[in-house]
Amino acid sequence: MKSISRRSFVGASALAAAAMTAGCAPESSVTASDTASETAASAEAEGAGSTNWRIDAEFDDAQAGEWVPVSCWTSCGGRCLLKAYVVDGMPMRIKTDDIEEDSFDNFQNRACPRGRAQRMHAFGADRIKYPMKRKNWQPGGGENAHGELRGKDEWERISWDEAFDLCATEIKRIVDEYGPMAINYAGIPFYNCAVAQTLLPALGGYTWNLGFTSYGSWTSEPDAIGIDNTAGEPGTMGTNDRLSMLQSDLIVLHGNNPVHAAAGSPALHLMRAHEAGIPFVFIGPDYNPTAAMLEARWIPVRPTTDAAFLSAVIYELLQADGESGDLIDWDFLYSHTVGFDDDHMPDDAKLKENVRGYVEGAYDDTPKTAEWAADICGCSADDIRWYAEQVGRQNKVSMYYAYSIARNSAAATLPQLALTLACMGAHVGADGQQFGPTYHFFAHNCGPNLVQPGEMRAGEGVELPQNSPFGAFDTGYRAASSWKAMAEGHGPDGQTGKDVTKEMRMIWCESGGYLTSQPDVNNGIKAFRKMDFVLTQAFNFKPEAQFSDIVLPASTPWEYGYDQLAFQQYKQFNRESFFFPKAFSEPLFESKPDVEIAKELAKRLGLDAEALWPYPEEQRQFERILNATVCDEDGVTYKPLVSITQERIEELGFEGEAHEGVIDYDELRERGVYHVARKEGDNYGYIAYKDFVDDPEGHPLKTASGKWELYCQTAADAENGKGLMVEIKPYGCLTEFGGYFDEKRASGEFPLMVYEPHYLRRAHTTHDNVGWLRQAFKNPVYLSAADAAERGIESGDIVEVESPTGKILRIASVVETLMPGCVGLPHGSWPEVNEEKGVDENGCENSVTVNYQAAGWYNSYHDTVVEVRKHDDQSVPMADERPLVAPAGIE
Ligand SMILES: Nc1nc2c(c(=O)[nH]1)N[C@H]1C(S)=C(S)[C@@H](COP(=O)(O)OP(=O)(O)OC[C@H]3O[C@@H](n4cnc5c(=O)[nH]c(N)nc54)[C@H](O)[C@@H]3O)O[C@H]1N2
Ligand SMILES: Nc1nc2c(c(=O)[nH]1)N[C@H]1C(S)=C(S)[C@@H](COP(=O)(O)OP(=O)(O)OC[C@H]3O[C@@H](n4cnc5c(=O)[nH]c(N)nc54)[C@H](O)[C@@H]3O)O[C@H]1N2
Ligand code: SF4
Ligand SMILES: [Mo]
Repeated sequence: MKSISRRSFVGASALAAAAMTAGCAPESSVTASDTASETAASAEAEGAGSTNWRIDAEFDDAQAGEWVPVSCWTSCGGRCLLKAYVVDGMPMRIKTDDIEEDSFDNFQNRACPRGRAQRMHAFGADRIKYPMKRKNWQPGGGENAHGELRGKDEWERISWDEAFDLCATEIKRIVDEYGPMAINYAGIPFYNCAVAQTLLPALGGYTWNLGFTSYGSWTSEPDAIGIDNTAGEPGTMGTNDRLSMLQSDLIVLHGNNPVHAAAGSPALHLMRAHEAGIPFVFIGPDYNPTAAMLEARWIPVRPTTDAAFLSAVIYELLQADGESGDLIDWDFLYSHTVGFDDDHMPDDAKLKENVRGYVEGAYDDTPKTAEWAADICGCSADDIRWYAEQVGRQNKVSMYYAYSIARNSAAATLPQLALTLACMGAHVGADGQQFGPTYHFFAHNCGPNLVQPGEMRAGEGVELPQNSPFGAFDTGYRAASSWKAMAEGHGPDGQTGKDVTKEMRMIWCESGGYLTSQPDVNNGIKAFRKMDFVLTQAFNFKPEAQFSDIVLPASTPWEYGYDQLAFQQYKQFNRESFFFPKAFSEPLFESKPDVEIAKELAKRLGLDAEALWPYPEEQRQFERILNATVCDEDGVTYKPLVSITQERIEELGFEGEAHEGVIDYDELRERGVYHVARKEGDNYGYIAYKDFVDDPEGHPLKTASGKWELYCQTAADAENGKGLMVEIKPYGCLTEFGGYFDEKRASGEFPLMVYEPHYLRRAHTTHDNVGWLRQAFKNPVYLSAADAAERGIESGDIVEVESPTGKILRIASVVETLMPGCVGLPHGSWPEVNEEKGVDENGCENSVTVNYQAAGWYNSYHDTVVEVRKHDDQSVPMADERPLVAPAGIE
């Protein structure tokens, strides 16, 4: 068997590339589309999963390799244990958690297909190995930029020195001429993103898209109404720990699909409840795999109509209680909330309206009956009445809501409706009783982390100017998307919501796949092309890199040369497990860790890098393990996690104090995970809001009234002060805007409503370059059997999905488990827009989404309406069947 050596392989490739750039321009300046055809033949021979690294090559059995715990750095929230079999510094195989026997109490954190294919993501043919410059771009703005060529231009390999100089010169010019707010940071500024967290703040700030991606309206309301909105500890939006659900009589999944969107343990927790015989109800447009696994009763509800559904449930619960007198816990309701009805209004209320009056039709002569909602939602009135009775006080109910149901304008006050319903039945603050959105890392298992990493030391004595990621630039002005606003140089003022001109000059992508993940890609491309400068730090030639001027090769978290938690790993853990990945490689090719890139740029921008980053990164990362703590069996006390001697600390070359913990430092590094086992009756349980529920006067909430605000003047004033298109009511109700309520849907121009399930092939935009996953999971659009038949479409057909913002191609997948009138467009494929034909041939869903942000500063992806047609040319090759290609500079 042939053995490979990373060093010899890297050496050979570097030589070949050097020869290319030294000699002849034509080979070193190839367009993305050219490389597609050039490499097609060779890649075809190797299959779509090919890489130019041969990491799937056979290796010599006799050669020494070792299993190393490594990180899976995606933003899926799963946080599973990956182990790589490393031979000569290369990950040759991947496996997952097999350390201990798997059980419900002490489960293995098993990786999904994406994690197991992570090698192909990191080491594919499109890996960025060297700094690259777009040929026709020059600093200075205006004509020099040739912005119109972004995405079409040729590339050239440049040296780091040249790259740093070009970036620093252009960033300095932009900051001097337009101020730091002219820089748009196009990504989620994760905790250890060195550019977002340190460099840009030191330059004076930056702007960030106001449209929250994940939470929909769960972002805008919660704090003011009293829903726990902490993304930190205990990391919950107000649900209990996993064992608590076992005490429920009924578990409701309102939306939610953890089988696909919260891989790892959440599905297991639900499975356990199912095996214990607890019945499930699923409410949503499709009978999804989670609902099927749990044999849930399905109440079909069209996307964007959940506020109508909940309004009717509240109305019918009032009716049923009026008849039997024992379904609503009135004592609980009145002692824990304000604003349910006329007699319980908060002192600051400006409007003589409330949720009870609303559902009873006092303000619009329309009682929100089961029949009224059934018409809008597409379910039966009997289903609504049945559900209203089930969620009465007689049952212990867990109500889990998805974020997806809030990613639309009609859901503007949906969190308040969910809160109202929970309080009517007293389904909160007790074992088996809970409500709240739940997803990925905290899915179905909230509460303080039982293992905590040590805090990372920030700079000492460095006062960073406040950056203003959340205020300076609303990218969703009026009826426009974020990108449209940027393309047109508009945006409302972050404080007043008034339209003002705000010219962005630069887009900086450090984290994030924002061209792909934000709504309205076609305007995104216009925004990218409008800039003076676009800079991307990337692992691979992702769409943001393709539309950049300078691309800097970033090292993956596998190759920092020292142990480090990937920046998307911070706090993203299930509360019982914490993962400590181990380094196994130095930075590959010419790549650098982002923090090194930020430090060098800081120097060249005249900043004091030493003061901004006073500690070596290795030391800061080491302290995360050294200072990690674990919860004692008493459920209260935290003690050191690792045992380490002074001698060992010095031997490792770090500073710090020796201490005794529960696991040896080196043993933990070998395992890569520390797991706290649970069992019923242990002290690790968590009941959200328990203090307040048990003693509302003694433990008031941080709301204006100290109680849950079913009428909330603070929330309404804050939202209405943003200059939104729709007036927000201070109580839970249906906001008739977008999606089902879009006139273009009713008129038949775009009759279908879209939702975008988070998909197995990808974690958002990450992994769309992995050949293995492309082969395993196609790029489908789910159509109901009725809609497909009406359009003459069958499974496997290539179809066009068209909306007011664009057109895409996908493969039809006709299913019986989806409501007619609804279209499921799995999230995250990389756009490949054929500009001549005006169609995205890789079917990025955001090439058709809209972003009105009409009812709140959140991305209302699901407001989108579309039409679907069979494509004229069934032989057109789908973009994802073409092999991955490298930009110039990579052989
Ligand atoms: N239509 C539609 N769009 C959606 C959604 C939807 O439901 N529908 N969902 C939305 C949601 S919930 C979210 S959270 C967003 C997510 O949107 P994004 O955050 O834009 O998506 P990711 O694919 O996670 O992007 C992470 C990027 O960072 C890169 N990266 C990771 N680690 C590093 C590193 O160490 N250094 C560098 N330089 N780069 C790194 C990855 O390669 C990847 O390109 O998408 C949103 N988009
Ligand atoms: N594989 C994978 N996992 C992921 C991610 C990923 O990209 N890939 N992304 C992660 C991130 S950052 C996030 S925010 C979460 C997202 O978590 P969620 O928002 O919960 O995920 P979605 O897949 O958008 O929606 C889940 C299910 O809700 C239902 N649904 C959709 N729209 C509606 C609606 O309007 N009403 C009702 N009642 N039901 C609806 C559908 O059945 C859908 O399958 O997923 C995380 N997990
Ligand atoms: S992609 Fe997410 S679910 Fe899959 S292995 Fe990685 S962390 Fe786990
Ligand atoms: Mo998200």
